Amino acid sequence: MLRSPHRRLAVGATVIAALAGGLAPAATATAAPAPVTTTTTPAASTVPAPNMEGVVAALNAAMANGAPGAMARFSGPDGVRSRTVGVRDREAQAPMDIHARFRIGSVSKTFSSVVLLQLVQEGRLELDAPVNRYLPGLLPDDRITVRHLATHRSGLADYTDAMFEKTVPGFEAVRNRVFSYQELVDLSLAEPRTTEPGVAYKYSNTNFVVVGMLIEKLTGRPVADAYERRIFKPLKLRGTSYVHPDTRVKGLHARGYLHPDEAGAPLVDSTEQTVSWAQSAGAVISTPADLNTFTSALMRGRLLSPAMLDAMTAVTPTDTTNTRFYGLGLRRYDLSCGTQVFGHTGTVQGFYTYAFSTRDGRRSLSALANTSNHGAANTALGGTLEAAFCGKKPAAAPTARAFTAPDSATDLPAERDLPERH
Ligand code: REY
Repeated sequence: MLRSPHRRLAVGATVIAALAGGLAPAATATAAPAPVTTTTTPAASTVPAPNMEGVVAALNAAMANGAPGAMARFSGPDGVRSRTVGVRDREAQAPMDIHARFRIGSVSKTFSSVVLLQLVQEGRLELDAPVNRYLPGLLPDDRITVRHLATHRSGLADYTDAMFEKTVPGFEAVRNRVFSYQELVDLSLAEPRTTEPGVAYKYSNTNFVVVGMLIEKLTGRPVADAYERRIFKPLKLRGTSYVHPDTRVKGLHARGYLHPDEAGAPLVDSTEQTVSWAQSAGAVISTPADLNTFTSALMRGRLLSPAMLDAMTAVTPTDTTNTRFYGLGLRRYDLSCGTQVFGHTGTVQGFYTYAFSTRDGRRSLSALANTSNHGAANTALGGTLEAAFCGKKPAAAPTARAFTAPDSATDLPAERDLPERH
């Protein structure tokens, strides 16, 4: 019998919690992966206050690692705190703006997953049914289920690895292209599959391309309509859109700057592109405020039934650190202070994004650096999570170029923190 990697966990607090909750029987090749960890919510009195100095230090570290600008917005019981550093437009030297729109990359997967799970909720789709039941003949293996897609356990190769093997030529070759979903699936199917269905987590954009196909098949409408009707409108996400294959980011926005593979080569302005290579796997545009509203509303149960939210947040590990997990189109990170946050990361040319919320939806953070293909900048940006949710102080206070961004009247927090002075 094939065994899932989640059976080889190191012993840790989460695993002990999982054992207390009881592990499901060993998975067969096609069985849905058993959730192996449980969620813990700290008592209100133990919740650390966000350390905005730490957030700024993380943003500056992203800049020190090649990002032209960066920003983060924290929403919590004590209000909203925003920080921006650097520029949103290098040519105009326009400062980063907390209200700027940007490409959120794979945070789009969480939006797609919400739509998918609403369809399950409505009885139009079964998570453990073969994808081929709904899209006859699409996949070469009837054992691949809808849940396998949403958990990245289908074994369908990620066509973007080959597409972007050479970063800038790869990008320029697709920046204005319009792909059909079928064409993207065909690119994946031309490659060997990576695992047997259900056996192992292997992140692949192909999974969420097929999720997009399922949404369009079952609703009879473009995915844009489903996002709009089911998420953007009800949550009043006015800075959020899905405009594929339009290449522009409308309104106030951050420009994206792609790092070429060759060290020292000039950054490539990658703002305008169709993102057709990603579509339902990564083509949503949003803002920090909207992302916080989205992750928080999701966790508060405003988008899904309790049963579907439980399904979405039932996670298995993505690596051996025992701190990183994946549910259904949703990541869970276990932070150093024990706080668990749910959300997604995104990488699309020129933009690194983090959008996470606590399980109770009371605290959320989104962060952007307007660069990509530069892992150190992404790692540095991830430091905003520890600062925001664990109150972590920066190791050393670097030269900060931050200022507190004004929030619009509707965003005004119950209690404003004082502007940073540098
Ligand atoms: C695609 C490559 C990354 C981006 C990707 N993004 O799969 C999805 C996600 C939507 O997870 C590009 N890297 C970069 C390269 C590497 O070209 N050779 O870093 O912008 O968000």
